[in-house]
Amino acid sequence: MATSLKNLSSYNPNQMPIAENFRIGIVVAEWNSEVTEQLYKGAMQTLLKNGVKSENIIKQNVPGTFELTLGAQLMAENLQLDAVIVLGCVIQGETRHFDFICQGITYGITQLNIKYNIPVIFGVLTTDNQQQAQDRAGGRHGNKGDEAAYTALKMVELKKMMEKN
Ligand code: DLZ
Repeated sequence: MATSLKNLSSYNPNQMPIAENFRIGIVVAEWNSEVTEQLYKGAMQTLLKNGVKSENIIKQNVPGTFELTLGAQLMAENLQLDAVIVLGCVIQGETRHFDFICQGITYGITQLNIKYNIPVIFGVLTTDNQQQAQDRAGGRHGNKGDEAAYTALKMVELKKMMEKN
């Protein structure tokens, strides 16, 4: 039976794929970079810990979370990757911008998963305030970048397994 997970950071290291030949793209939003760079750090650590070679991890910055969709599309189209991870942080402000950015990125990333047939992993924090974001970027609620990397590895494994049959 599958393990019930509420926090993907606590994954079982014995149930991870052999990832030494995986090629992973990471798109990082510069908006709220004090948070998104921590997410990137977490994602990198998890990928490296699970055997992905550093030369097979390609990072690309984009200005904000809204641009993550196109950044991921360009990576998926041009870099022969097994998966793309997008990392962003949208913090609720006084206007409805939050809603539009969150709607845009969730729809955009869903579309990319369907269009390119590679996993495009949603590592975007959508929080009420800065503290909630920090809590999830290496703070008391773990690091969602770490979890995004875990998810990427698991989904690449799933795709490879399905393609073998
Ligand atoms: C404009 C904007 C605002 C208000 N807030 C955020 C945010 O909290 N997080 C984020 O990643 N980006 C934000 N942006 C920028 C948009 O994502 C985008 O870069 C601009 O609207 C330009 O397309």
